[in-house]
Order: sequence, then C-alpha cells, then structure tokens
Amino acid sequence: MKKRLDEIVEEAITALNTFEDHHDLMNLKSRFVGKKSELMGFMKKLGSLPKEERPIFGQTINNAKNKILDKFNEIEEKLKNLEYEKKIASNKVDFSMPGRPPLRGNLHPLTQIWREIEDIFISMGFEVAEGFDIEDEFHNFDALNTPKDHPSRNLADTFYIGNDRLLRTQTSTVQIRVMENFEPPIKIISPGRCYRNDKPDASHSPAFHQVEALVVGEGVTFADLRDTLNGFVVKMFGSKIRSRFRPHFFPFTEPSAEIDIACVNCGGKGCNVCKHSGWLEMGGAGMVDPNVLDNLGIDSEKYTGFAFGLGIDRITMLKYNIPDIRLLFENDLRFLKQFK
Ligand code: 2NM
Repeated sequence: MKKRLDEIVEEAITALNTFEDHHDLMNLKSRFVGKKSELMGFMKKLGSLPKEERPIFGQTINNAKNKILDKFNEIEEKLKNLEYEKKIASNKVDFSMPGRPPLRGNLHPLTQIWREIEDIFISMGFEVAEGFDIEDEFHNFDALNTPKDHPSRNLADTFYIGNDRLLRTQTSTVQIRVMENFEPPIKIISPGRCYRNDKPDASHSPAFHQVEALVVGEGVTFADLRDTLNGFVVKMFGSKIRSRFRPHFFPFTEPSAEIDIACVNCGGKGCNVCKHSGWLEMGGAGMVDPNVLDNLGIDSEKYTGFAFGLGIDRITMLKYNIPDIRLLFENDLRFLKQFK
C-alpha cells in the first residue's frame, strides 16, 4: 500500500503541474483527494486492518494527502497571481491614475486680509505689535486722554468684566504699551480683535477687527500721515482709488480726521454700496495729542506722532464684496469655502 500511495502522490503532482485552468485544477483536486478518490478509499479500508497497524497506516495516508494538498495550494496561488497579472495587462487596474486629492481647507477671509494688510505695512517699514484682548481702564481710556465722563466708557458701549478689567474697544491699548516701554522712533501697526457692546446687524458685530498704526519721531507731520495712508490704500485697493480726510474729533489726536476712500464698487459715481455718496468710511486718524505723549514720558516738545485706525472686517467686506459682517463670524463652511 505504501508503494501505491507514493505512486498516487507522483501522479497527482505530475497532473497538477500540467493543469490547464482553474476548473481543471478543481477537478484534479477532487480526483486525487476527494471523497471518491483512491486515496480516501485507503482511508475507508483502515477499519479492516489490525488495531495496532491502524495508526501507522493512517499517518502514511495523511502524509500522502498533505503532499498533494501542498502542491495544490502552491499551484492555486500561482494561478491567482497569473490572473492578477492578466487583469493588469488588460488595464482593469490603472496604476498611473492619479490618487484622489485630500480635501484642502483655506484660511478664513479675515485672516487672509489681515495678513495682506500686515505685508503691506511691513513693506513700508512698520513692525507688527500685538497685545491683550483683556485690558484695564488706564490703557483703554485714561492714557488715551479719554475724559472720565466720555460716553464710550459707558456700560452700554464697553464690556466690563470687573476688577478694572474690560475687553479692549480698540487696539490703541497696544500702542500705549509700546510707548510706555520704547523710545521713539516708533513705527508700528497693531492688528487685533476689539469689542464693543453693539447690537449685531449687517455692519456691526460686538467683536470686530482693527488695525491701528502709530508713528512717533522727530519731525513727523500730517503730510506723513496722508502719504502713509495713501500708500496703503493704493497697495490694498489699486492706484485708481482715491482717499480723503474729513475733520473729526478724537480725545487722543489733535487734529483728527475721519478717512474715506472712493467707493471700490462704483469708483465714486454713486451706488448701493456707498449709499450714493461715492465715498466709503474706512476709519479715523490724527496727530497724537501731546498730552498722550507726555503722559507716557515721551517729550512732546521733541517728538510728534500720527496714528490711524482701520476696520479689518470692513476692508475684507469691500475686497470680497461681502454684504453682511455677521457672515465673517458664523463660520458657515458654505460661506468660508468660497475664499480658496
Ligand atoms: C483711531 C483714530 C485715530 C490712535 C491713537 C493712538 C495713540 F495710541 F497713539 F494714541 N493709537 N491709535 C487712533 C487715532 C485710532 O482709530 C479709529
């Protein structure tokens, strides 16, 4: 029987080596190790052997069966690889196809404009200074020459959080801190978030963004203020956009002015965006009040300075034609995705 088993293994391996296709392979498997195979026939005869001979014969049959199955598995594996290669050859899998690109986000439109503003002022020789959103009355009001009874100090206008702490209403606080700590010449901008107790509507948000500029040095004049602002407006909105000053009052500057730029939508002819005036309000400016300088230990006989403040939200809305400031704070992805 052992001899016959060796013959069967030999036959099976020879047959498996010459298989034609997968169907063929399955037939061979059934012929050599299936229920009706000669090999399994030996298995059935085991029972008629003397008890002590059964284990050794069983083992021999199993060894033969395993040899055949090993060969079968090896061939089946080869066949699978072959089919895979055929598939590739017939272009069903195209490895040259580009992968699916991962979704990419974009910076918030405010952040984009914020950075653009910084870049413009940096190119004009300014440094960027940032401070704290939570401030005290000295830096937000007293140092800015704001009278104790000024309406902007009112609870209805300013968010107080107790114990001489409030949310800054403008980033001048940063400029006060720079003047406290550094000698002129000073040439900084301070972009940042500010807070005022305003009821939200299309053009107001209780949290908003401002960039203020401060230049202090010997012989700094209103003409420098004009040229600096003009330079910024031209770089931000293009050379055709004109700007103008209107006389105004601020406690911290003298003289003071409000800044308008020609409507970026209609070029000054008059449209809905500029409410048919041809001009858009952009912020305020002025020569730093000598009182402010002296209170911070800067000799106002020797030094003069100018300052201005612009709304980053407003600039962003004008650049991107955004009709409502609240869109900038809602973080609706359908809105934000448009600024790629
Ligand atoms: C504005 C308008 C005008 C301003 C003044 C100062 C400081 F600290 F020098 F006094 N910083 N910023 C200023 C002047 C801000 O915002 C509309």
